[in-house]
Amino acid sequence: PFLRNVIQHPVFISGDAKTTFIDSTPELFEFPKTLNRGNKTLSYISNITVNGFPGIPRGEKKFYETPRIPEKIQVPEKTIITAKSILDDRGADAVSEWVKEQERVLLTDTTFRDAHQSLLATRIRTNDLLDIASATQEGIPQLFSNEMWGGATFDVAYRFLNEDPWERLKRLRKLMPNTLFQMLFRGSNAVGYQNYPDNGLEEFIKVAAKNGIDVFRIFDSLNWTKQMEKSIQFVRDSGKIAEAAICYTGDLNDSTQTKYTVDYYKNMAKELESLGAHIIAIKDMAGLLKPQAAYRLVNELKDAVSLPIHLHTHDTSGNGIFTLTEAIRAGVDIVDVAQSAMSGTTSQPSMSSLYYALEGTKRAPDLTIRNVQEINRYWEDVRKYYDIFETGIHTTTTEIYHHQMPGGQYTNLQQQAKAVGLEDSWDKVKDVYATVNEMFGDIVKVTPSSKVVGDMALFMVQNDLSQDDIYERGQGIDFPESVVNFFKGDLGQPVGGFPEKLQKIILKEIEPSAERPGSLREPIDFDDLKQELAEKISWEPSIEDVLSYLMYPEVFLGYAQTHEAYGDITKLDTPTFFHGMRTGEQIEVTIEKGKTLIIKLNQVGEPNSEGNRVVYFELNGQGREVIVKDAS
Ligand code: 3PY
Ligand code: ZN
Repeated sequence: PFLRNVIQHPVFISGDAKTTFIDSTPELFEFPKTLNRGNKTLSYISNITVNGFPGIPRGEKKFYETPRIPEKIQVPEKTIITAKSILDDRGADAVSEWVKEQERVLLTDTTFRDAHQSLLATRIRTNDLLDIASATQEGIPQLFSNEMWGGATFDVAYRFLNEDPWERLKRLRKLMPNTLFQMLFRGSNAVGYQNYPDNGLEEFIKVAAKNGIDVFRIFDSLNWTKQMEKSIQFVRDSGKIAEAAICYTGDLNDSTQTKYTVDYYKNMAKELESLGAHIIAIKDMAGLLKPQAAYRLVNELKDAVSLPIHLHTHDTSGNGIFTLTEAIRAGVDIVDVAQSAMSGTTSQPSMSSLYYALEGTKRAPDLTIRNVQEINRYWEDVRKYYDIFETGIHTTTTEIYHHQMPGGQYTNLQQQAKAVGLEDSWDKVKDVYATVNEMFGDIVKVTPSSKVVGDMALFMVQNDLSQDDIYERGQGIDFPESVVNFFKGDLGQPVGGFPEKLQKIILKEIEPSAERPGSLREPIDFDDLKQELAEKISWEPSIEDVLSYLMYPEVFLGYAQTHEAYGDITKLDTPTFFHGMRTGEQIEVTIEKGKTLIIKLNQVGEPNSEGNRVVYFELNGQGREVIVKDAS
């Protein structure tokens, strides 16, 4: 009977399954409870082998080298005091003080989060992180932190990788107990795209802290500090480090700049300090911070506040190392870098490049560079597994200074444009993106505000609307929902307020609100929500499940169904996970310590009159047959 379940259903395979689909086709969701883990794994492999992975072009599975895991990590001779030990022994304020005392610049390694979010659409699987976790811990113990969670990782893990992001956090934590774990937290949007009630943020932060997050980089997509205040407090309450971020936009050194000036950033930093931040981050999400501006900004911020400054940038323009070294010259305390095989272009600048740029100077980072290079070989190999997701920018581009699109949005919007037939108008879309930003009053563009600008740009290109058309004929035009909601105040208030004329055109009869949206929301009743979820899945939901369901209801239910059908498929190697198996191939899957499945694919049969194929395996030496519906 399991052959006719949802996993073989074309709607599910196409990735378009929604909860309405679940409601209208309950019979597809009856999975036999008897399938053991071996059979569930075979069922997954059969389906991927026959039908392909949703969204990936079908093709013969390539041969990949096994990634090189470093064998000789040099353990540093001197005892290393880590920021993690200070947090655990003496608390978050002591970490702030300790950071400021360091002469050398400290590093955050973003390889486990932003680097792959910006290069590979966030597709790196937990399995590939776990394999290098211990070596990273031993080989680079001097890191300030390892950014490994938040941003898009949360959504993508469930939606595309069929894995539980909380499990990722827990498993990595076990292997890396001595490094601060850092996450990107979208302020009142948490790890989602909308506003959540305050008690939702509070619970999320509490549970994330309990599971191992030490540093919360909190930002607001419009730099509205009112929407950061609660999160900063909740992080403080949980005893962890509140790193409050200033999103950088525009060009500080542009003499025509009137909004995002040095004074603007200084005032924001002071405000965040007064709200209880332990560290101030400069979050340059699009890589717009030019070297001289970096020097000036850091210099001024160091004067304005007494907190450590942490710089995050993207290397899209190719100026990343120069920007970092100028910031370091001005006294920045911590900078974000990535393993070199996962660095550059839309990702962060390279850790080892920075090391050599500063070698011999007082502020050079403390690194055992040989270890860094050994670890980097692993990343050179693993990145090849994900070549299908390498759709982004392959070279540096200074166009970024014009359109200001965040690295993570670039490929996304490009895909969206393609989906609506605007593939050939991509240059136009980028230009209109810049125009929309001006029309909106020059706003901070980062998830989710960047999405609103992108939606409007696509809408204008698609409907061949110019800026003048909007002002002249806008009253008769229905704008995209995200744009209407933005002008209503749903994401909060932009710097300097909304442009009133455009706001009227877009909202028509709707009244905007300047209240903090989170303050208007009813608190979440977690018991009710748990009950609601319990009725939809086959296991007793944990608080982690409930929080995930809160942020991504449909995505979480989709994950739950897949998880039930296939069990834990996170242990499969990545090529098999995405491409299934070749005829004659044998793989090993260690499902738990001491329990390994040896799987050989012998043959894929021809489809019968109903379109079903028999897939012939050997599982630990015994013949097994799995029947799969061929959806082609
Ligand atoms: C995210 O919110 O995912 C980001 O990376 C923003 O820069
Ligand atoms: Zn970033």
